[in-house]
Amino acid sequence: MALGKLRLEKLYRNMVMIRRFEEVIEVYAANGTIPGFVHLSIGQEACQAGIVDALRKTDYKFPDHRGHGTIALCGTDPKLVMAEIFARDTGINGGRGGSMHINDIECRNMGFNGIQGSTMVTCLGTAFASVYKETDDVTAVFLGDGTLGEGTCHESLNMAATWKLPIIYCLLNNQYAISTHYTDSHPQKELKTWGEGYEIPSYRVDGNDVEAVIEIVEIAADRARKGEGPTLIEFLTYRWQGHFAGDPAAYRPEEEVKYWKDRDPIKLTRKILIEREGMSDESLKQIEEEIEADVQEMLRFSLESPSPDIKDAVTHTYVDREVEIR
Ligand SMILES: Cc1ncc(C[n+]2csc(CCOP(=O)(O)OP(=O)(O)O)c2C)c(N)n1
Ligand SMILES: [Mg+2]
Repeated sequence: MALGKLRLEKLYRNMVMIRRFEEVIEVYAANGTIPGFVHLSIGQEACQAGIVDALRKTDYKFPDHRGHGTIALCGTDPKLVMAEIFARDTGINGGRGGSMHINDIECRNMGFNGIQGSTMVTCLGTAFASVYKETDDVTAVFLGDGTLGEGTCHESLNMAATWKLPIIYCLLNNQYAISTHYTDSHPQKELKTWGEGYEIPSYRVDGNDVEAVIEIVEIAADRARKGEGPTLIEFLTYRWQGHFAGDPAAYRPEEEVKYWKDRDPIKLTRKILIEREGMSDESLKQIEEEIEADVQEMLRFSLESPSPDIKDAVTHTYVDREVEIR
């Protein structure tokens, strides 16, 4: 589906922003400023930007552990997302969540918890609530090719199909679960067949083509809003980095990495904007410079923000209960 110039330009901006965002995170994870594990999604920007853009702010989003980009586009000020990853007091969750546990209920980012497959179950709750309350809010849950092997995925697909819940299963097949290629852990060539087993309309699309991503998510969202039930979409894509920031990823053939880097979703979109939409190289460079300035500002804010006070370490741990730290 050919999107108009304005929408494609917006998507380009969003993709470049999350790419630069992640590149900055990579540097500060490597030098030890960012604590804990960090999973980057460089190479998967068309999925993240496209899926979020095809949804409404009021739709429920369950990002995965590789979700910085998705989260930064859900409506939360991206500088609060970056500060959270830096574990700063100014972060959207007060620096307590860090890279993998960022939520913002106002934007209906329902967060992640580090347990692969868990959100496949919890997403049934928001989807059921939409049906129960007779709203047309959709629930989008992100999962990877490896996570699909969790038993919870069967339970979720079964219940969503039976109850016709308004869920979009966004299966980001970036081809590896840590170091295991998906063909070594699943018998199917196409993982979308998991949905078909439960009679859920299921598709495989090019996850590096942002227009293809938008088209299929809009179809799925429309079905869900009309009460026609869940859809499973397998987005075929690739993560350029290793599993976590710092993983040398020696398990991947060089030609394979090169093939996918040549299919960079940002370069592909840039090409369309120039060749089909008539944008000039200079105007795109200007956009890139503006984004660079924005990301540098997010970085300055994060670095200059204080760490949370140790005295507040247990705040928010128990509901309505004061806990004194000694
Ligand atoms: C229940 C559970 N098992 C194992 C892990 C460890 N783990 C974290 S990410 C991951 C691989 C996930 O692969 P995939 O779903 O393909 O997502 P990707 O990392 O490729 O984005 C594993 C095994 C975990 N966090 N939770
Ligand atoms: Mg994977």
